[in-house]
Amino acid sequence: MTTPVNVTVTGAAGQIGYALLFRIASGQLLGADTPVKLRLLEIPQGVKAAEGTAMELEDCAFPLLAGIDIFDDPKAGFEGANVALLVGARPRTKGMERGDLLEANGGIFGPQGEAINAGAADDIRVLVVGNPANTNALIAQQHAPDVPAERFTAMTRLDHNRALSQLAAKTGAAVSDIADLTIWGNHSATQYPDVFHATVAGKAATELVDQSWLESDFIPTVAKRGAAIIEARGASSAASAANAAIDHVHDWVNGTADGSWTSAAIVSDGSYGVPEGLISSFPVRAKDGKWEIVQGLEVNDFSRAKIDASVAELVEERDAVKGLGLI
Ligand code: NAX
Repeated sequence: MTTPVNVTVTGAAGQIGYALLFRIASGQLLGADTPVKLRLLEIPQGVKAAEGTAMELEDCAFPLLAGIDIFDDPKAGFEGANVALLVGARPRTKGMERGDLLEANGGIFGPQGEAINAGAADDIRVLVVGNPANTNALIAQQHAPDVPAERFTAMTRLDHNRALSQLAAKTGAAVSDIADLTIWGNHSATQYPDVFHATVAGKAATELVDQSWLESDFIPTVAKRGAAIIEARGASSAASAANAAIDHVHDWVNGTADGSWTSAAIVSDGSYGVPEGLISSFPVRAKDGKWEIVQGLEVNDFSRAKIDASVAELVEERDAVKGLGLI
């Protein structure tokens, strides 16, 4: 049997964790030939619930699930990890200022970065889901100086999938007919879903939708979809977030489909004027286990302003965590 891949999931007892773990164990993260060992990392108060989830995972008798371990210590939780899904984070509570939120998350993602640096496997790949995802990923990355920076990513795939679905509904096409859509910037309300290079069944999307729909409907709907889900469901997106995490890591490891691209927040190399080192969403393809930014796209004035605004927010967040001594 192939050696199992160690997958560490933080926030394993949370609602995204519950939607994610069964799909990982069934082979949807890494493929139907790859056995996995799950390493669930929780805070002490979450351990009992994680044990319950582990019991259910056992009861599924997944052929690919080679073991489950539960930890409340990051050092132990990331030991030997090949893939790390950082889902657990400190949510913003009433009256909390942005600085407080960044500081509380710095207290989580700094030590987790250190633990990854100390004990993860050489091929470690990290996806940060917990918000503020881009800046949490930056904090973790900055605490892991021995790990190549490109191994730290943050999730904008849910935004990408939401945008695909909205454009498909508007044009009456199937989601599989849509290619080359992009989410730029931060996973926040400033994100920019860009259809200027997208095609729908081979036709330019801009021939099928007009600018006023983009500005007053599509962009705000995608950016505020998380809030709309909370309003309707009484809880934040969970299964769709877990699905997006599966898509992100599956593509990273196995490669994106030929031709089209997807979106992921990865460390900027300065492309498209995004300051080097920021973890920002780009149009990306995965090849040979690595993300590559799609180069050479023309960026019109409308897109430029939107990208710049979201990137400015990322710069502010980076400067704030720097100011707090978190990186
Ligand atoms: P839940 O509150 O259901 O679960 C979070 C879990 O994390 C809890 O079980 C908690 O005990 C655990 N936890 C907290 N601190 C931890 C630590 N230091 N180490 C290990 N575990 C820890 O939240 P859930 O709905 O699962 O959402 C998790 C995160 O995903 C949130 O930060 C949320 O904002 C974020 N999201 C990100 C999305 C994205 O597209 N990037 C979309 C969905 C989601 O909103």
